[in-house]
Amino acid sequence: MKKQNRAYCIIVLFSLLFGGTVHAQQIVNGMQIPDVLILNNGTKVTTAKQWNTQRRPELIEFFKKEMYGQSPGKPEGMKFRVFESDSNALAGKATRKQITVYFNGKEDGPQMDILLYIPNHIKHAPAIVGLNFDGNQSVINDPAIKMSTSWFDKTKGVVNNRATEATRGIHAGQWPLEMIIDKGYAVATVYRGDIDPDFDDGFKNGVQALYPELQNKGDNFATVAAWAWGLSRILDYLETDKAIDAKHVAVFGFSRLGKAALWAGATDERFPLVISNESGAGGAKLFHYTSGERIARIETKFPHWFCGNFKKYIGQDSILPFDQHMVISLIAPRPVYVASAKDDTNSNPEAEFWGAKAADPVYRLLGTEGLPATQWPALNTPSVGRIAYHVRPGGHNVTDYDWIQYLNFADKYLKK
Ligand code: GTR
Repeated sequence: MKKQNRAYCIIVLFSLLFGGTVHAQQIVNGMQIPDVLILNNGTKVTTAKQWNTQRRPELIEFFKKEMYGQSPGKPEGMKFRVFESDSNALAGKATRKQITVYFNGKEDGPQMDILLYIPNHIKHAPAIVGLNFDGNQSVINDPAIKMSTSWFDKTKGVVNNRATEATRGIHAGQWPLEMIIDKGYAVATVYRGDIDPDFDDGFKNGVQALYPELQNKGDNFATVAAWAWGLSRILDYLETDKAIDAKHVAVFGFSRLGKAALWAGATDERFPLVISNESGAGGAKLFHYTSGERIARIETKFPHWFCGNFKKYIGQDSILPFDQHMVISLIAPRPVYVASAKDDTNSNPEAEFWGAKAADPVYRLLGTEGLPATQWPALNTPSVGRIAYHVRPGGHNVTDYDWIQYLNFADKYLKK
């Protein structure tokens, strides 16, 4: 008997003996995980209406309370200022704009800088938004890009937690701007640290400082939720930019920023398409697969990512009453792409596949195709339905191969 199944049998036995609740189970790859289509009151969800009016809202509430924490809405008084624009960027192929978002409208308050490229050959361009790890200046080596002054983790080119000129273009390989522009998409990116610096600072820095009432409670506004909130604020700006087709904006994220992209897609239905690149634990990976990163590791290394209530699940990975297929399901019926890399064992690529696959019943209930593959696919063999998945060779990264699949997926679902 598999270890997880043994654990489940023990829970069932205890529950029967002591009268507790047994969460109805869904089977993926022979493993039992909580059923996304069973309401908290035990009723099976059999109609789209039940999903939309009962199950989806109760899952959103659950994940806000137990994992990501509560997020504020769109801030009143938020202001945008386009501080740079060049219609001759990328050898004339694109218009580059840089925009500061003042979250509370005050120039000395919390703020983020958007770096935006718009294809010159499209009138009203669909777009892809995503946060970056190491500053807007890291996605392309161009002195015209404002150097971020936010807090930085120790990494190449960072001195005293501030970025230096040496960080310019260090992640250009993960952001093939020309390829994306040639395909007819705008790209908007923001440094994660503008929204919330990625360290445990007691939520003193970052946007949380604007919302003290959301702290000091179990479901506090934590970092992954703040990044997701920031992604929605980028979309708020794009809605004001006439060059952008703001109804067709995909949200993308890699790794911890993929965790944020999934939560942004789950909670903000204005995003018609979601891309998770190696989002791992707290992203697309099923926690019930205990190899790879577990809750205990996340909570030790990154205690600020999720809300205080999430800590009670440390050590419970294989017996959780929820799992990440439920978060992916919240995106349904909007298209979602989950991608893995074979050597990215921390993310557990197979567990990311089954996370995506376990959302399939919701997509089908809503009358759309789910994920066609019935087994973990071979390398470089994308399986593409409304849910898409691929695993490529290599390690934790974003490669041209990944982007080619995402852009084809976007062509299929995002272009008019
Ligand atoms: C790791 C973390 C993962 C993943 C990764 C990343 O240290 O354990 O959950 O998010 O960082 O963001 O690159």
